[in-house]
Amino acid sequence: MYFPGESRWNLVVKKKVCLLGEGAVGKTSLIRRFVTDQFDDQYIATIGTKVTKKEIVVKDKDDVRTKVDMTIWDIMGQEGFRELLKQSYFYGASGVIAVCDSTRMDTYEALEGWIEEVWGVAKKKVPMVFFANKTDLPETEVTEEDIDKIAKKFGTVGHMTSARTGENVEEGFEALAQTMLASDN
Ligand code: G3D
Ligand code: MG
Repeated sequence: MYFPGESRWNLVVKKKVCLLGEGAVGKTSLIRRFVTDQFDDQYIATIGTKVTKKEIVVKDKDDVRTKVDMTIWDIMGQEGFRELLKQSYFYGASGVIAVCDSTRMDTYEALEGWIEEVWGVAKKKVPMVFFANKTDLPETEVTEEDIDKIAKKFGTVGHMTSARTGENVEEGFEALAQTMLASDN
């Protein structure tokens, strides 16, 4: 679908985005922080996820704007998730945000296992970005160097975020949008 822009025709794309990571790292809080303009908010109780929509506009290097219509999936309960729900949750995902808690190293170490789960369901390497969340807290176990290291390993970028203060949250989601668009080419 196309819509008229100021100087160019721009593209609209629809993307399913999944947040993953251990319990209490801040997935739900990050979505709440990012989606201020929440217009279609529904619970899908049967599959244990919450789906929220958000549109953002990103510019490429030639200043061509693309509207990215994101459907953001949140895991509502962690218990039993891997076994029972991953098929429906990750099916058709266009992008993933892999989240750990910067105050808990074990949540960082769990990220690769989560990514293997996604790739197993999607049967391909889904575009992703990494967040180390809760940077507003003083106790730091996961550093910027750590998050950059795992991001580099998977050919992408990492961000230090705080759902509490909003630091880097929008930038992080935009980075995912850019990564998803780049992978379409
Ligand atoms: P989850 O969806 O990954 O399970 P939540 O995680 O978003 O439910 O967050 C778990 C707890 O961490 C919540 O605290 C939430 O307020 C807190 N939290 C999330 N993000 C941040 C952050 O950036 N900074 C700080 N300081 N806390 C954060 P409660 O106490 O409500 O359980
Ligand atoms: Mg949650």
